[in-house]
Amino acid sequence: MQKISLVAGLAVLMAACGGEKAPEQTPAAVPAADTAAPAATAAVPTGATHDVRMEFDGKTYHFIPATLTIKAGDVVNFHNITGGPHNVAFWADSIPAGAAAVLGASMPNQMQPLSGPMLVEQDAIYSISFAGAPEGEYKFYCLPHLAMGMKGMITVDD
Ligand SMILES: [Cu+2]
Repeated sequence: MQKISLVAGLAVLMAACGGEKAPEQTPAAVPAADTAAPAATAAVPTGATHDVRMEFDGKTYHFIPATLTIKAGDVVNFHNITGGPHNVAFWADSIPAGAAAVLGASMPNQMQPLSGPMLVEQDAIYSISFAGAPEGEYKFYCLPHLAMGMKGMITVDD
């Protein structure tokens, strides 16, 4: 009698094991997690693209718009329309804590830290990704035209 109950108990155990194998045989969730991981870690732009025109109106130099609010993950295209060369430079003391490292990685061809290259050709575009950028105000200027008031501000607001 005891043996029978043992066997019966084993059978129940084995049935339980067999039952547990069913979920293990659906490994589809594993590759899905694998493919999602690199996308989540890469600081790629995920949001909207904004166009900021860099213009000379015959008298003064402007970023248009001079102020804009974006989300982290957006991209801002600085667009040389007229009056170049222009560039985009951020004041290191006028951006949020942690932003310098993000911009340092997302601004190609910097002349100096946080200062982008000169856009000489008309319609040249300099793109800055704000993927991973902390919330806050980012004040920037155009180096050749700072004395003439060519400056602006981006607010990252999630
Ligand atoms: Cu300029």
